[in-house]
This record gives sequence, C-alpha cells and structure tokens, in this order.
Amino acid sequence: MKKIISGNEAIALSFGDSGGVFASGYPGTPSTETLEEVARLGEVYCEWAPNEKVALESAIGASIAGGRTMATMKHVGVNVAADALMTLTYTGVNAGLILMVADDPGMHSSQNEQDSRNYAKFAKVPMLDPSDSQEAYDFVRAGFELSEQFDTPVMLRTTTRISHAKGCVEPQEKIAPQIGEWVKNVPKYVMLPNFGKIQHVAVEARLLKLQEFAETTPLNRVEMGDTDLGILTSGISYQHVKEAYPDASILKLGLAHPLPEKMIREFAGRVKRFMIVEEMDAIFEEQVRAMGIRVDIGKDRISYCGEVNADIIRIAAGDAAAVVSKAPVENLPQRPPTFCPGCAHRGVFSILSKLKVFVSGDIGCYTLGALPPMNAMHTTICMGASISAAHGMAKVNEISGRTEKPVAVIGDSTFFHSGITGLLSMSYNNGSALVIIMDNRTTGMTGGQENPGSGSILQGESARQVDMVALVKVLGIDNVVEINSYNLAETEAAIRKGLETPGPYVLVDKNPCILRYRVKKPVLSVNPDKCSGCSACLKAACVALGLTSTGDKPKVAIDPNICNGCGVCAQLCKFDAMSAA
Ligand SMILES: Cc1ncc(C[n+]2csc(CCOP(=O)(O)OP(=O)(O)O)c2C)c(N)n1
Repeated sequence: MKKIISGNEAIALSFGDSGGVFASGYPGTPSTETLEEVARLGEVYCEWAPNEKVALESAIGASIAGGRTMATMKHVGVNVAADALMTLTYTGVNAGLILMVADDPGMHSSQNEQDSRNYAKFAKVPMLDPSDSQEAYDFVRAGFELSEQFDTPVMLRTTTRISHAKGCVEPQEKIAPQIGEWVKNVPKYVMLPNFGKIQHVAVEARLLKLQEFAETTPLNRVEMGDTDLGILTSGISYQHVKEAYPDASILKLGLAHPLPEKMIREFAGRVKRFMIVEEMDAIFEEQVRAMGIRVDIGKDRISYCGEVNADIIRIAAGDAAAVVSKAPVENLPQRPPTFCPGCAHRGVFSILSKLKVFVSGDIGCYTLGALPPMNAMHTTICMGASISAAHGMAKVNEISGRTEKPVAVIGDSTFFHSGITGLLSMSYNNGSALVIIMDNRTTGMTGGQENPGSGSILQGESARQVDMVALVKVLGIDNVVEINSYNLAETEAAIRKGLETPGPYVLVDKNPCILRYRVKKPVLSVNPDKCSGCSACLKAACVALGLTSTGDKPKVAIDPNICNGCGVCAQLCKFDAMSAA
C-alpha cells in the first residue's frame, strides 16, 4: 500500500522491510526521526548510542555478527564517527552496513554546512543520494545489496528537504531478516599494518569495480530532453532542476560516488551547454573537470553556501526572465530563539551574564545563552568542546598570570557524547575551570530524546540511569556540587565559590527539561502597583514577559498562557512585584 511519508520515515520503513536487524544512532537534526521511526515501527532492534562513533562501531559489530545494520547521524556526526569509518572502509563488511547521514545545507539547525559527499570520496565508499521519499526507501534496499556485493560500507546521504519533506512511497516486498555467520577473519578485521596494506589494495580495486558499476546501474539515469541545456545533478538539486527546466536534458545521479565517467562524457557531448547543479561543495564539478570534460556552468555561478532553488538555477543558466522569489521578511519583527518559559538554563545564564565571566560554551539548548540579553556564552565549537577549550584557556591564563577562571557550560547529552574525556583531561592535567553541567535528563535541543542519564531507552522502557555526580567524581573531580538553578541566590553563591576555588570545580543542575517532562508550576502575575517598569526582569529573556503601556509608564505583564511559574523573573525584581496568581 502506498504511503505519504518523509524521507527519514521512508528510510526507517525500508530498513525493516529490507532485512535490517540492528540500528544505532545519535540524534541530530535533520536525521533524528529516522531512528525514532524504526523504534515506533517496533519491528527491528534499535538504540540511541551516546555518540556517533559508538553508533557506527556498534553497527560494525552487528555486521560482523551477520545482521544487516544501519547507523544514523547528522553530517557533523560523521566527524565523530570518522575514525571508525576510515578503517571500516578497509575491513569491509559481513552483512550489509549503511551509514545514513543527513546534511543540512542552509544550516537550518547546524553549526556548519559541511558536505558529506567529501566523506564518501575520502573513505572511498559508495554514496547514495536520494531525490525523494521513494528513492530514500529504495536506496536502503539497494544500499544493502551494494554493501554485500562489493564488501563495503555504503553511505546513504539525505539533506534537510529530503529528510523532512513528505512524498508518496510504494514499499517493496518485505525481506525477512536473515542473520548470517558470525565471522572470525583476522586478516580482514584486524587492521594491523600488514593486513591493512593488503586491504588498502582491495579498497582501490573495489573502487574501480564500483566505477564500472556506476556506468550501468539504474541508480543513475539520463533523462534526454532539449539538448540546448544538459544538467548533471543529484539529490534534492534534481527537484530544483526539474522545476527550473522541466524540458532540459538531465543526468541524474543516484550514486553520488563514485562517478560514471563514460556516462558523463557521453552526456556532456550530446548537449550544447553542460551545467552541473550541486548544493554546497563542487564535488562533481572538480571530478568532472579533472576528467577533462568541459563544464559550461557550475560553481562559478552557483554559491558554495546555502541551498539551491529553481531561481538560483535559472539565473545561473543565464535566464534573464527568472523571477527571484523573495520571502516576505522585510517588515516582520525579529524573533530570535530563546529559552522556553520555565527552562532551567535561564537561571544559570542570568547569573553568568551578571558576573560577566568568560563562558566556554557547547551545543544544546543552552547555546541560546550566547544571545541577547544574556550574552553569556563566548565560544561554541562542536559537541564536547566546552570543557576541553576551557581547560586550554585556563592553562594559558595560568601561564600569563591572568587570574580569571573560565566557565564551561555543557548539557547532559553533550557531556555523555564527548564531554567526559575533556573533564578527564582537566582532572588528569591539573586544570582549573568551573564546569556547569545542565543535567536536564534529556537531549533537549533535538526534541527530547533519551540518553544514558534519562533513565529510559529509545523505546521509552526504563533503563540504568547514570549518576552524574558519581560519574564526575570517578573522573577525579573532588569538588562536585548539585545546584538548583531556580534559586538564583543559591546558584550565584555556588558559582562564585566555584570561581574562587582553585582547580576543577563542577556544578550539576538536575532540574529536568520542562518541555520534555511537562513540568508546570503555578503561573505568576504582576502587581502593577508594585511594578516600577524598570525592566530588570526582562533580563530573564522570557517570552511570557512583556511591557504594557496603559498607564503613564510602561509596566511589565506576564502572559498566563505562556508562564511556567519558574520564578526567575520574580527573583530579578527588586520591588517584589511578582507572585503566584
Ligand atoms: C556531532 C554532533 N552530533 C549531534 C548534534 C546535534 N545536537 C546538537 S545539540 C545536541 C544535544 C543537546 O542535548 P544536551 O547536551 O543534553 O542539551 P539540551 O539541549 O538538553 O540543553 C545534539 C544531539 C551536533 N550538533 N553535533
């Protein structure tokens, strides 16, 4: 039966329909729903890993044990998993292995715009690049076949629009999972240098065979039309090309790596103007030019940054009649993202803002502490970097005689992901920073997923819950203090103590994510007779707070539909104007 589903849902469905046995991943937009959907469908075992490297390594183990497997992650997750990937390409697989990676051109929800196609080239593995939900479904099945036929991991790459847009999918006949032999094969799986040297030769030979395969596979197809313009494209760009030039000739690559050289040469020879449309990097173009094939229109006319759309393509192709679509943003008020009403991160950041300390930040909801009016985060690099970067800062401060102690702020999921090793280094190398772990018992930023501290697994069943304080202690940190960030005075005192005490000092705030755990306290209201209109409470950056201008002076009002009753604004008010309604 046909279904209308997103690319992520299609991948999840196909994983179960294509004999998948084990899936592991780490959340990250736009990939997250894939594993959630595998769990929801409930047919195949799946789990959240603490990070992407663990997810891929677990998938490698599953493959060696004979089960078709998939690891899911967002583009930056591949950086974390890359160590495993770069040797997995040498070992190859036993049962089929797919690394599903979701890129985010346009950075809708990411810290960078890296193009995962680089990784396929780097690791010398095939990459499938679907253009809609049906292909997302079909390419999982094709990916397993390719993986097993060529003894290689296969990367299945989506972009935000493929992952999240919905389209019609006709599922294929279901394949029952078959668990193969659990293989012991030392030269294949033990990558000592002597075995690695042999496997590297095998990788190069495999790539040549894959290049031959690329020439004939139906994953790549030519749609011959008007020969005035011929366009090489793949993935979501194919849809934009079809919208811009429905009658043009198109060479659509479903296999984005390796490229079918003969097919491209022949296609380019049949069209008057040969254009390449690809989002982000010039992966195709650089390779095609290196083949000695002329490219008439490419990255000289299409930006390396952001998404492609039909107008960009028309303009690049020199179509003077192109209409540039403009989003009607001009007169709209700016609404920067901010903490949810009642979020426990608010209290900590209002104090860090007041103390004007240097905050080495990390990635999560708490990154919003960098924005006005808090302005209380000064670096955000990648997951886990807060503690290690604070350690480096503290060492330079020590060397230079500066006395200011840096503060690292990190969430629980990020700490489990890659913060633990930073803290271990700080402990081991006699560092000195204040580390605040915002332990809200969930991976909030990506929609509230489970993690090793949440007490439940992906499917919601209860699980062993890591004791954060005990974990920090075991890393060698003696000063670990639990705080309640809803109590500003207490939290400020704890932060001040942590800043004054030499050596590593860790504060753990265990207040749960209000959105994930649906915490609701009695809402507050403002007594207008007491409110002076000083706006000190607005520093809480809470969307429930607003100014009314009914009297001669503006006064603060609280929207009872939004207020969560956390009380942070009341503590910032010097006039005692707020109380529970
Ligand atoms: C390597 C990598 N993987 C995944 C992500 C997506 N991501 C951004 S923040 C985050 C975790 C946030 O959870 P937590 O640290 O608990 O903080 P919270 O949002 O709950 O405050 C994730 C998974 C990413 N940015 N980088």
